[in-house]
Amino acid sequence: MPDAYDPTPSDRFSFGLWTVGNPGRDPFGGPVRAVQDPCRIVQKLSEVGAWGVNLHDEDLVPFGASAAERDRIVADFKRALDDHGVVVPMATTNLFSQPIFKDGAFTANDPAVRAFALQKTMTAIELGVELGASTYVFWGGREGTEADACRDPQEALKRFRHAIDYLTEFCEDNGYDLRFALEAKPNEPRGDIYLSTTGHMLAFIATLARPERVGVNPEVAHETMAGLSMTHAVAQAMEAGKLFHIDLNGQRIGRYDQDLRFGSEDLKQAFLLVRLLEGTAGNAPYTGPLHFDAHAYRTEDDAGVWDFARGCMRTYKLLAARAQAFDADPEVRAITAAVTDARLDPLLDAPYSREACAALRGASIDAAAVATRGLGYERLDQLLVEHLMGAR
Ligand code: GLT
Ligand code: MN
Ligand code: MN
Repeated sequence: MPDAYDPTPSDRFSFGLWTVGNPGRDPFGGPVRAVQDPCRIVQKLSEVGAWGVNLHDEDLVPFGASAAERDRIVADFKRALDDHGVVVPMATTNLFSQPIFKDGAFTANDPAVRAFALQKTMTAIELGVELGASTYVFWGGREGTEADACRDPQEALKRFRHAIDYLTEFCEDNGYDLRFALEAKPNEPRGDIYLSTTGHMLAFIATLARPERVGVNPEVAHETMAGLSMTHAVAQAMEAGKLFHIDLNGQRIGRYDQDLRFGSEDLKQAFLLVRLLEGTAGNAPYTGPLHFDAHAYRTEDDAGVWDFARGCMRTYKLLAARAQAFDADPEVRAITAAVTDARLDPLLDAPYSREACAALRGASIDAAAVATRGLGYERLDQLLVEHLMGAR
C-alpha cells in the first residue's frame, strides 16, 4: 500500500549504476546476481520512485569500446532516460579498476599513468556533460600507498592538485558548467589513501586554482570507517558552502567499507544527519542530490535489490518526518533554547575592539554557579530516542 514515505522524483533521490547494478561480488567470492543492462536499471529506478542515476564512464561504456559502439550505447541510454523521466545528476571516472591504476592515477609515480588518468577523465567529463550531469565526483580510491617510501606524500598532494587544477581549467575552456565534488576515504583498496577525510578535502580545496568550482562528496561509510562523525563532517562542508553532493549508506565502525542500505546501521547518526540535511532545527537545508552509494546484501536476488533501493529512500523520508516532529516538540525546543545569561550576549556578539574587549573582560561570571547548572541533555537525548522509536 502506498503511503507518505514512498519516494517520488521531487525527493531528489539517486543511485549509481554501480550500486543497484552491483552483482554481489566481494574479495572472497564471485557474482551472485546477473549483470543488468544500464537501460533496464533506468527503467527500474523510475518504477521505484528515484529521480536520478549516476555513473562512472565504464559503468556505461566498456573500457576500450570503439567510437561507434560508444555512440550506440550512449544513444540507447539517453532514450531510456527520456522514456522513463530519469536524470543524470552526477558522473565520475573509474580510476581504480584498470590494472594501469595499480599505483594510483593522478598521484602515480609513472608519468604515463598520470597522463592516462587525465586523458580518461577528460573523455569521461565529456560523457557526463553530454548526459546533462552538473556534478563531477572524484574518488581517489587508488591514490594511496602500502609501501609509503615509494613517494613523498607532499609530492602526491602536488600531483593531485595539478590534476584538479588542470581539469577545472579544461571545464572553463570548454564552457562546461560542472562542479567538482571530492570524495574522501581513509583506506581500502589502498593501505592508506591520501586526503583521507572530508576535513582533509576541505583544507585541500582552499589551495586550488579555482576553489569556487570544487566542493566535497562525503560518504557515511567512509567517515565512519575513520571513526568520525559524518554529521559533523557534513556540517563543516555545509557551513563552508561546499556540500556539492552526498553519498548516503550504512556502516559500522571498525569494518571494511560495507556500503549498506541507508539507515540500516547507527540509526541515531542517520537521524542526526537527515535532520541536518533537512534543516529541521532551523539551519539552511541542503538542496542537492541525495545519492545512495550502497548495494544490496550478497544474499539478495533481483527482487531484493529493489527492496534495498526502496528501503534506502523510505528510511530517509521516515527520518525526515521524525526529525521534523522532534524539532517541533515543545520540550525539545525548551531544552535547546535554554536561556543563558542575556547580559553576555551583546558582549559576545560585538567584534573585537579595545572597548568591547575591556567590557568583556570586566563582566563578572560566577564560574561555580555556571558549572553546577544541569543542561538537560539526558532528557534531550531520550526525547530523540523516543521520537526515533515512534513513542512521541
Ligand atoms: C566506488 C566507491 C564509492 C565512490 C564511487 C565513485 S566508486 O564504488 O566505493 O565510494 O563513491 O567513484
Ligand atoms: Mn562513495
Ligand atoms: Mn563506500
